[in-house]
Amino acid sequence: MTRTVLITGATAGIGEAAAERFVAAGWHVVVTGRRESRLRALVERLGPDRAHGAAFDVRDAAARDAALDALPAPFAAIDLLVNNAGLALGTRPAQESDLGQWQTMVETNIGAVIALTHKLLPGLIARRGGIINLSSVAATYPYSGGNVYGATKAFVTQFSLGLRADLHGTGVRVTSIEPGMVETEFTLVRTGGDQAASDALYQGAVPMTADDIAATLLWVAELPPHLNINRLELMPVNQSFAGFQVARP
Ligand code: NDP
Ligand code: 8X3
Repeated sequence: MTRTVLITGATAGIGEAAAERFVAAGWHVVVTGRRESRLRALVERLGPDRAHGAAFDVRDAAARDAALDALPAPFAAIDLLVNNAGLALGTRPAQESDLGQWQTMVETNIGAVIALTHKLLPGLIARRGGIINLSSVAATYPYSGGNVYGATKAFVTQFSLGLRADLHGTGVRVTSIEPGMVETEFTLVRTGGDQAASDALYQGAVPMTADDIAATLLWVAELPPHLNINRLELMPVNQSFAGFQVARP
């Protein structure tokens, strides 16, 4: 039987690539995001018989619930939730950061993830489905300017592990995917639209691609049902770790 995946944040980057991968593998996909025209184009490309677009801001509880409650057959029975929509805002140290940006990251990367998970859990349990959450290497390795973004992703990782514990015996699988540098619109969003800064970050680094992560998501989703990947950390070969810093004032 055809399975259905709901992918949040599919108007760009990892979510869009994942929608393409899942449809190519025979899944039905529900794609979400705020940019309606991009969703329309994506559904057109994937085929309206395979893909359904639902445009809403994941932070808006009323819009979110209305969109999910209105999903038409055959898209209404979700087997897999991919909590992918998310963002980083700002690269400055905490003492120079904007509180509004911090709150946006918390509402998007944490608030929406827990709300969507809570809403879809009964159906996921009934169908012995799965949840894949997009965390980050920033959940594990702190870096200057990563402050609240890294903390939101640490929440995502720990929430994923906690869900695993709670869902013990239900057959529902939960995975935290923790990528390093992936070339998407992520840095453009983080820098407030600075294309030059985004290009400079990825230039010559051979970063991972959105499709690299999409292929990983599909692989995790299609593993035999007795197997659960708890956490999976990925980096480009050209990215690794830096040492501790020491101040000598
Ligand atoms: P992109 O900026 O390319 O895509 C982000 C997606 O999230 C877009 O489709 C955007 O849609 C959606 N989104 C953001 N805010 C909202 C909102 N309030 N409501 C609805 N949708 C929203 O970034 P990536 O593809 O790189 O990021 C996807 C996930 O992967 C994120 O959770 C990110 O933290 C994580 N990640 C990314 C890494 C990277 O290096 N790129 C590394 C590790 C993790 P729209 O704007 O249309 O609403
Ligand atoms: C995105 C990866 O290293 O920019 O989560 O925080 S990083």
